[in-house]
Amino acid sequence: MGKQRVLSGVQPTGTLHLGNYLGAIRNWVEDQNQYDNYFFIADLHAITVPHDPGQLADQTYALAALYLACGLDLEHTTIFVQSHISAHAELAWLFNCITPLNWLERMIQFKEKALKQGENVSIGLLDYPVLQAADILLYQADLVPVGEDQKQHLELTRDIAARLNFQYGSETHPILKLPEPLIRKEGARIMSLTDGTNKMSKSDPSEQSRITLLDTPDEIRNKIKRCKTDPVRGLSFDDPERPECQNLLTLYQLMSGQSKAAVAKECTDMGWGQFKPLLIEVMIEGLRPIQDRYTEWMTQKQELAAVLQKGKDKADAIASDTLGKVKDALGYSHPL
Ligand code: ATP
Ligand code: LTN
Repeated sequence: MGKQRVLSGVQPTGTLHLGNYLGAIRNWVEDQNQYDNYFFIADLHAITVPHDPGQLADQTYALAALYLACGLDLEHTTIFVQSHISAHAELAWLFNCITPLNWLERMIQFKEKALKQGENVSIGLLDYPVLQAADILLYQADLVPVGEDQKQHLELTRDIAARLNFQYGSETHPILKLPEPLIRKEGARIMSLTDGTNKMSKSDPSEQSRITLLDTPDEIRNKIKRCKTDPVRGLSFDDPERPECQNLLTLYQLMSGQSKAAVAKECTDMGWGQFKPLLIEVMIEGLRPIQDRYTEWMTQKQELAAVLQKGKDKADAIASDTLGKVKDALGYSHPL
């Protein structure tokens, strides 16, 4: 039996933060040699909220460099840009015509982002999860590693696949494979540094709320020194009244690569004054190799472009094949 296929993506909407890394990309890198991996840059999704055309291409390249810097290995992994493969937009249209509107209106991310946009809510923002379903189903992916906030979008993806299979396929020959989400318990929801009840996010207007993968040691020191804590003595993972404490201990655990039990024991009697320097240290040291590799890739734009071209060719062949199957099932004629 061949390897299972893994697929995921991130939008080029700003520098990755520790939530993106610990919730998603770290899990892409781990065990990548056991799978046939496809990771892409979701630049079509990036324009569902107002964007700056002058920055989109640069941010796309920077994200590709960051993927590689985080440890994606081209021997096992194909990296590509969503907009380079027209099948994504085309399949999304076909899915639009079989997806009930009320499935989209209940999406939590849509409701939250629409609220932030005020009057300026595009159809694209509502349709975002349909495009995401096309991204995944085009590649007949088995597993989709993401953070917890994407769970609902993956359920919708499965619903769309099941509906298409039911309406246009046969039980013995389903057209699309139903993917499984891969959401690790630890790190699936890293919280903001300024409010432990809100997720860390690229679109939070406060820089102080997140550590990005490219923050300098001084920026990390300042953000951790000023981050929200509480006046309770001793540190614990398990007190639901202390979300900031849980979050900072989780960050320390994951960045230092220790077990939860070891961290709980080490930190049980600590105060913030003793803990914060340790956290700062593991963050600076953990991010240093990523930053060094990123800087190197950013000086090799030609190589980076070649990686994305190769990725496009490989991904396009699979995507076109699936799109063809869906169009056949829907009854489209073939050009002569
Ligand atoms: P935006 O604020 O622009 O929506 P974001 O910070 O939520 O961006 P995405 O590009 O939407 O980032 O997410 C990329 C990946 O990172 C997804 O798999 C998502 O589930 C994961 N992710 C995002 N934020 C977190 C977080 N705080 N904790 C864990 N995983 C996260
Ligand atoms: N919506 C995702 C990004 C994304 C994605 C995908 C993730 C777009 N298409 C396909 C997994 C599979 C997000 O992280 N905000």
